[in-house]
Formats: sequence, C-alpha cells, structure tokens
Amino acid sequence: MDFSSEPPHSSLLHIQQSQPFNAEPSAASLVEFTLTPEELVYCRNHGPVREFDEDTYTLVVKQNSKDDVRLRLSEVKANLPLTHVVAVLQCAGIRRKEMGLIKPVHGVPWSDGVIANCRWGGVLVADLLKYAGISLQGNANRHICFESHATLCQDDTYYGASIPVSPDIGHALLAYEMNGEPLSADHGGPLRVVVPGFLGARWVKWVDTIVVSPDESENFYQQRDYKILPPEIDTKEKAKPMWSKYPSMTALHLNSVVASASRSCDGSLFVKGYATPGPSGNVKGIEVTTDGGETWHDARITYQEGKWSWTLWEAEIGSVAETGKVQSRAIDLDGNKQPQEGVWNLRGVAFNGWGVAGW
Ligand SMILES: Nc1nc2c(c(=O)[nH]1)N[C@H]1C(S)=C(S)[C@@H](COP(=O)(O)O)O[C@H]1N2
Ligand SMILES: [Mo]
Repeated sequence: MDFSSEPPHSSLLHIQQSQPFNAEPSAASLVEFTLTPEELVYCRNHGPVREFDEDTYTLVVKQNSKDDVRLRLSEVKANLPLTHVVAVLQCAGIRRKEMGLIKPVHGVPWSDGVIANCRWGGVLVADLLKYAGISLQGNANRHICFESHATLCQDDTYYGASIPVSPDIGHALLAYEMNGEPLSADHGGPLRVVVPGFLGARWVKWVDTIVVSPDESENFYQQRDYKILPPEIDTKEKAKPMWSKYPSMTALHLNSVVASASRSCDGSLFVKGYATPGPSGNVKGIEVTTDGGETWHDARITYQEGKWSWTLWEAEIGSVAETGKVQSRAIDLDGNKQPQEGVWNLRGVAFNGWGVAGW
C-alpha cells in the first residue's frame, strides 16, 4: 500500500492510526452542529486515500451477459438529476472501545465520534442503473455491488460492498457533494456511495465499478468482516469457518450517546447527546437517568431531519449530587428501546448499550 500521495487531513480529529488514516472527533464537538462540518467528519480507511481528476473520472457498470457500460462522471452529472438526502454516516465499530471493556475485541478502538450527519448530493443509484440500461424492476433477489479499485486494502486487492435490491435502497445515491460542497478525497470524492440507514462500510468511497449480480459482493469487507458473530465465537480461528454462516450487516442498531454532561453551581445537570435509528424507523424519544434506570427523564429533541438523520437531544435534571453518572436510552417509532447492555462480538461491531457519561 502506498501512502505517499495522500492529501492533508483535518487537524481536528483524534488519530487512531495514521496509515491507513483512521481518525475521529469528540462526540462533544459533533453535537454542536446539526450537519457535521467537513473538518469534523471522521475518516475510516482500509487503505490509502487517493485523489482523482474529476474531469476524467469514469464509472463502469456491469450486468451478467451484457456489455459493460463506461460512463464519464461529467456525463452522469449532466444527464441525471441532482438529488439530496440528509443521512447519518456511521462506522459499525462505533463505541468499540466500550465493548472492549467487556472483553477484548479486534479492531480500531473507536469511541463515539465515528459518526457524521450530512446532506449528501448526487444521483440516485436507481437512476444511474436505468441510464446504463438496467432496470431494478424484476431484479429482486439481486445485489448491487460497488467496487473501488483505487488502491489495495489491508485485507483485499480492492474495496467492495453490496446492498440487496429492495425498496429500502430507493434512496441510495452516488454522491458527489457533501453539505453543498464538492465531496473531498478524504470522504470518497469525486464519487462515493451513500446508503441511508446502512452502516458506513457499504458507503464505498472512490467508487469506480457497479455490478448488478445474483450474489453479494465477494469482497473481504462484505464476506469476512462487518458481521455480528455470536459471543461464543471468541477467537479468529473459531471465526474462520463461521463467517459464511452469518449475514452481512445492513442497518445498525438503535443507539444513543451522552456527548457532554455538566453540573452548574446550583446543582442542576445539563446533558447533550445524539441518537441514531435502528432498522425500524427513526428515533421518537430519548430518556436519561441518573440513578441507573430507576427514574427516567424525557430529553428534548433539538434536531431531526427526515427518516435517515441523526437526532440531537438535550436534557436538564433538577438537582444532582456533586459527582455521578448519567445514562441515556433511545426509543424508536415502533416503541423499541435501546438495551441496557450491548452484546459482545469478536469484531466489536454495533455496540448499543445505554449511553453513559460521568460528571
Ligand atoms: N474505498 C473505500 N471505501 C470505504 C472504506 C474504505 O476503506 N475504502 N471504508 C468504509 C467504512 S468501514 C466506513 S465507516 C466509511 C467511512 O467513510 P468516511 O471516511 O468518509 O467517514 O467508508 C466506507 N467506504
Ligand atoms: Mo466502518
């Protein structure tokens, strides 16, 4: 892997690993903004970051038995409508550090900053496929595979992911804008996949190939990673024969995090955080407790935008001791509640125990 030609990265992120570049902001800084500014968007890479010339950038679309279709990005932009969606991007490894306290896990020890709520602009995947002569109707049971051959990755020769063809993916985009600006190289510019509601691993950056296939992507990151293995599979050796038996992750779990908690001199506590949807509908409410779940206080939702955004919330609690612990739980539109404990798994993905912070 060649890291010599990476663009400069944001200096506001805490670096977990420099090659590949993996870095996150603090949750406290994130919740100050409804839409995450570019410099606070985490960077998650399995290989080097590459810069491309957007004028010559080309996308290849393939479907069995048909000739490949090669499209210039400029042609795509000129011919297909620009569509926007507000959607939260988050890494499946969010809060892995907390899961690692239960028992060690494999992976970057992410805290709660690998999340970004952005307004993405681009063309609908469905529009692009139609333009390339592929209709999604009659293509149920198929998968849309996205590939980036920009660089080698740590565990494969390219980065790839796929999403099943279903009504859920109707909002999936090939994005070239983030918050109204051209998408930067760090976040997959000139073109990346955006799949609202799905984990970040499917949001392929620097996407250059799309394949409509009867099978899921064969890529390592689809087949042997980003899966929730049961807790008894606790070594890499035990995992090896099991990867193929468990489904690839799609939506993440309902989650909430306490991003900041401060007690004022009159003894009242002010708490802020974010919450994210699970597979069934967005967040309806957030509750906080300072007594381990005996009594719950409703938090006030200060921001939510549509079906796929994060939810920002805050709460004030009358009178609290000098020190203590505040916990949060989210409730979704179907009445599902975020569980008290997150379930341990080898790769440390999808941790969603109650949010927690001390003061
Ligand atoms: N080509 C490519 N795409 C990729 C990745 C990668 O390593 N290479 N990482 C994925 C993962 S695991 C996540 S969480 C998101 C992170 O996107 P970001 O770096 O813009 O925050 O990109 C996804 N797309
Ligand atoms: Mo990720």
